[in-house]
Amino acid sequence: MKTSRLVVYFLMFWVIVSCRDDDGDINPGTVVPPQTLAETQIENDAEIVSFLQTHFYNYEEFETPPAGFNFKIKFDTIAGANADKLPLIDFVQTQTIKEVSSTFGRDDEEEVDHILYFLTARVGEGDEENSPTIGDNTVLQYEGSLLDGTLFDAASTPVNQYLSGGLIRGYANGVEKFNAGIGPMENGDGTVSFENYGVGAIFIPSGLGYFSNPPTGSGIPAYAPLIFKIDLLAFEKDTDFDGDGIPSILEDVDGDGNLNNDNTDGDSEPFSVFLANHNDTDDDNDGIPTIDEIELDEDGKFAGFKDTDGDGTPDHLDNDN
Ligand SMILES: [Ca+2]
Ligand SMILES: [Ca+2]
Ligand SMILES: [Ca+2]
Ligand SMILES: [Ca+2]
Repeated sequence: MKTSRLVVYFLMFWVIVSCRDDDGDINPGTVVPPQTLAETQIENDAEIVSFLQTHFYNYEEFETPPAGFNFKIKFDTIAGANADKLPLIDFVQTQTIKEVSSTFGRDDEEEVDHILYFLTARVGEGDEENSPTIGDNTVLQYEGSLLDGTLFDAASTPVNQYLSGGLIRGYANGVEKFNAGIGPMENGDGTVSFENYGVGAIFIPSGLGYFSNPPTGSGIPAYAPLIFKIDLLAFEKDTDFDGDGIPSILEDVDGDGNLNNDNTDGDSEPFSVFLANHNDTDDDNDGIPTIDEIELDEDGKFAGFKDTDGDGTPDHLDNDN
């Protein structure tokens, strides 16, 4: 018998404000209630759209690169000498992604469509097939800022990131829109470089980000939309994060574009442990490693699922087959 279990991915903080009356008495326990996912999405989307309407990026440099151009995206306001620039809103594409409030520890059962905006400033050298999935390891550079331009995080040299490893959803879903480049090429001094990599930006509502609980000390306010500029250098196609033989992207059992909410054996794991399938080497906890319950080809690569008892549930997710 399965019982549903509320999984709290993030601690939710209620802001407790002690208000002081004019006469100096303290009114303890005045609670500023958290914003709902739905109202936050409406607010965030309006802020993002306003930014995209009032700002442009250096598209002319990307179209006709001047000598020495570094292919870095720059935003500026459409005003004064730049009054005739085309707004970002003319360049961005969107994806609608549903998020539920239980992801943030809420019990109000909200399901809200969020709009993710992304800008491709330079298409990576690779073709259409040259984009990672949210289940892949990537090599990239990034710069994260608030809409007012405040920088809160950056990697100006290549870093490795597994897109479903503790990163916010909007970030992973944005990075997968870009194409990687050519490389790595040895520079001869121990460093490597990449050429003609994808350059883009992602505009993320907080419901696909940190929502009410940004990392302590990050400088990100609660409910703030975020911008990430991305240089996608490379990625590992069909990354198998847990090494169980199944590419991570195929461990999204419910197919909702989120690998962190699929945990087939969640009821038999201790409450403090939440090993989603992409991070679990025995997905049904039957004592048989997943890699021994799937089809592998002669090279040991994933070749398909098995369903020995024919009940429609593949062996690696079926603890009574
Ligand atoms: Ca999922
Ligand atoms: Ca598990
Ligand atoms: Ca697994
Ligand atoms: Ca198993």
